Amino acid sequence: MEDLESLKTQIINNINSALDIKALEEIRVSVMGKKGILTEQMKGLGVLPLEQKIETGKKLNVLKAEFEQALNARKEVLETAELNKKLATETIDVTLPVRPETQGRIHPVSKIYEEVVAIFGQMGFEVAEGPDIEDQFHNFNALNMPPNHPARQMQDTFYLPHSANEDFDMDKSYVIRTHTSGMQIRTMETKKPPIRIIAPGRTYRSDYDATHTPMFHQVEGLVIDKTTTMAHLKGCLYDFVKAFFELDEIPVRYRPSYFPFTEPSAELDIGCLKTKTELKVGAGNDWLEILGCGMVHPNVLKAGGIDPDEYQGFAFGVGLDRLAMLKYGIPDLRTFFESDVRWLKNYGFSPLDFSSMTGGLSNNGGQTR
Ligand code: 2U9
Repeated sequence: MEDLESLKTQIINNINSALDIKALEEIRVSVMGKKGILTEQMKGLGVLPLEQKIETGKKLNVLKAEFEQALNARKEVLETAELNKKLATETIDVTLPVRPETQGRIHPVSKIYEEVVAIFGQMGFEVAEGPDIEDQFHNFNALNMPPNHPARQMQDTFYLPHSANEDFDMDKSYVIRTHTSGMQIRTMETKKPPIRIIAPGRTYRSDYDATHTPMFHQVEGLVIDKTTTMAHLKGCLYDFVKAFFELDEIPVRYRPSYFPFTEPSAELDIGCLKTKTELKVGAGNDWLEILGCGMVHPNVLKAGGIDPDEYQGFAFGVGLDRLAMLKYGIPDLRTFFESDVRWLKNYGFSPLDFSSMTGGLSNNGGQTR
């Protein structure tokens, strides 16, 4: 056995004079590593007589604890010194623009989402966001779609499993929402009219082809007051399509349609020119379907706790993905969700061009797209 006291002094000196973390680590390995001085001493204990083994073993354990303490203390000193050095030399100018500017893109759906919110926001609509998982009362029953209504089958719903232990209650069992309409019902349940909201968000239906994906995006709108009429619906949606396509005038027509939650119901088409390679909105004699709308069905008002003899309202629904395809000429919806950065580089938008009614919606004139 070497003289433990002189070993201790020498090693503690080495530790306290280590100049950086790397040197400190080398010392640690040379003392306590597999072949370190202290480890070797401990291995040597085996050949000693019992009493000496116990006594030296105790000393070595005390020594080990002292080394560990010295190593940790020195480590803290060196780390603080390193951090202080970094803080003194590295500075970040937070006023500089993002670099490189051209990297990172806003997805076309996010861009359309912002645009639609900006348009309706300026008209005074509030945004109502809510859960993707919805109970069947808010997704179906309250929207005038009782159990076994054919529209339930038409929506290709994703139903969530319910617990076998519970008594089955259809209204309280869950689906992943097939539309954002549940949010309008929740708003009617909690707020008194006048109501003027849009409900944007993700929606889900089991469908997959070039124009349908299992997850897609919608914005629905709801206006309720004592004197709201179809004339308000027409004016509001006409203003919307003009603002959205950034044109002063667009031919529009309302085609009669059917939705369980509105009566009467209609679809809004806009005039356009369609060729194989081009879609020109506002010119030509073709029609393009843009959105669905109608006057809120009295049963739906009742389900939301609003008296249909006192109040009436209009509603609409528009698919954001379809709008993005039309406005930005993207041919296949499935590519929206493939997370291909080359696609995003081509169809995405600069994060710095945010949409506003005063600053320009799509900012396409000369901006990075
Ligand atoms: C309440 C009352 C009425 C919402 C409406 C539509 C018409 C519609 C489609 C557009 C394209 C869905 O994404 S899409 O496939 N939607 O045509 N939606 S009226 O009506 C409501 C909603 C909530 C309380």
